Amino acid sequence: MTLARYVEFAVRGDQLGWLVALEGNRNVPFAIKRAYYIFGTKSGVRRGKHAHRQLTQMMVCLAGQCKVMLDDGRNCEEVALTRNDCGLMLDRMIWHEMYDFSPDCVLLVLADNWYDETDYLRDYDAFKAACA
Ligand code: T46
Repeated sequence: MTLARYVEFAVRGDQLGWLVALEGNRNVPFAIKRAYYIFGTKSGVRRGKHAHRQLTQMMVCLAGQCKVMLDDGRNCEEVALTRNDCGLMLDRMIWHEMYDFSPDCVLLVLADNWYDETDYLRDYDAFKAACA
């Protein structure tokens, strides 16, 4: 079973340029309550390094590229995010780490809830125990 689930977006546009629309409960398979974006990540930095107890998210690499490691407590998978017309689902209870950011990388993240630090599992052993 693959951990990486993608959603492909329709690209609209014409000779003027391109546009992708993201709509909650339509091409994004949850109601979007929060959006944030990650940019300016320094070379060699590893971000994430946590799982969420309840939060469901989707990542879209708007510019540049980065890698994401997904871990469900049993299997790990590394994926490269290089496309702005495709979203990577980030389900609850998936340990994730983002790294190898290109200097121009802009990573958009859509979430089904507001920011809540208590939803984060930041200790890997505690995450593994919660998965068992
Ligand atoms: C995740 C991955 C993909 C806020 O104040 N509001 C927010 O909505 C978020 C997401 C973060 N913050 C604050 C908390 C920290 O002081 O922004 C700072 C940087 O956040 P953090 O170190 O958690 O960033 P990442 O890149 O490690 O993780 C983020 C999200 O926090 C996380 O939910 O799944 O991106």
